[in-house]
Amino acid sequence: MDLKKYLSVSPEVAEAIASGKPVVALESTIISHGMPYPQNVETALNVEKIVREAGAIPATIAIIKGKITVGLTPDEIEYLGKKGLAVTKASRRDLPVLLARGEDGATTVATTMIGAALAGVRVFATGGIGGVHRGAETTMDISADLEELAQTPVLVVCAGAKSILDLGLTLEYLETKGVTVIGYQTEELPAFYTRTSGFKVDYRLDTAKEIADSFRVKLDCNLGGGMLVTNPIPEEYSMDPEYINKNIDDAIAECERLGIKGKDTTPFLLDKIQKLTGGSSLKSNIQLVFNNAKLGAAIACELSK
Ligand code: PSU
Ligand code: MN
Repeated sequence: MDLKKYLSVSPEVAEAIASGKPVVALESTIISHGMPYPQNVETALNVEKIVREAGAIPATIAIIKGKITVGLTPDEIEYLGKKGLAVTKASRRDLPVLLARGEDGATTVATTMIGAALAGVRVFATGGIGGVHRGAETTMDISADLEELAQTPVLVVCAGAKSILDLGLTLEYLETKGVTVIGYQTEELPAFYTRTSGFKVDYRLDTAKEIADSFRVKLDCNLGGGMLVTNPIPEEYSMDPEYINKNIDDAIAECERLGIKGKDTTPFLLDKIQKLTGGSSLKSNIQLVFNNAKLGAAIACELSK
């Protein structure tokens, strides 16, 4: 397999991987499709800074001119952020055509995991993952992120899942696929904007070291697939559950009314929620990503010991 044809790793990230330094992968759909410009670019650059301050090397991943690029330059981040929804949102099924045509793409959790694994990066921090959508029993809308967690050996740190998803079904799916769901310092699955959801995680682990130890076993024993670490939003930025859930319900109703389907669903809902909450949810969203970057870096540091 000629990986070099499709993979481009920045010199800094390549050096870090080769010498066993901690590296944290970061996704790009959150930049192009998850937040408005210019907050998206500002956030992406700040996340990289937070990873560095915590002692790891950031590797933001996207598809640039037909190459899975691991370690974007600030100019590339600016380009993706400015282009926004006009960039192709690239999940696993989009890779063959985008790479063959030499096009650009923003990587979802699924494709960021693929890029990280190809380059040898083991830890990835983001905001929220895709999952089983509400109503999936008839729409069959289940994010490819879940299948990726089932097969690709990357640890993903997120703030749980938004209740645009069916959290119970998402957990069932992950269980079926053998994906361990860890709660960082919590027994309860966090729901992105809120610290609680009413659902339990599989295991509560209280330190980055314990998380790294468990993930190392997964790698050593070739158990296959990733691990999901859920990290509750810091208390001071968490939102009132009633308020945010009402807005999520309204966003979903609007999505159904407009007949939005498939890969457009998640970006539509994210944008709608941000508009309905007058930007207050964006503020929380940014803070929880920072919080996950910090934890991701701490886990990467432990894993590289
Ligand atoms: N959830 C969020 N923010 C995001 C996403 C999901 O709270 O930015 C993005 C991620 O890139 C995720 C993708 O991988 O949406 C999932 O899209 P889909 O449901 O179409 O698989
Ligand atoms: Mn979908």
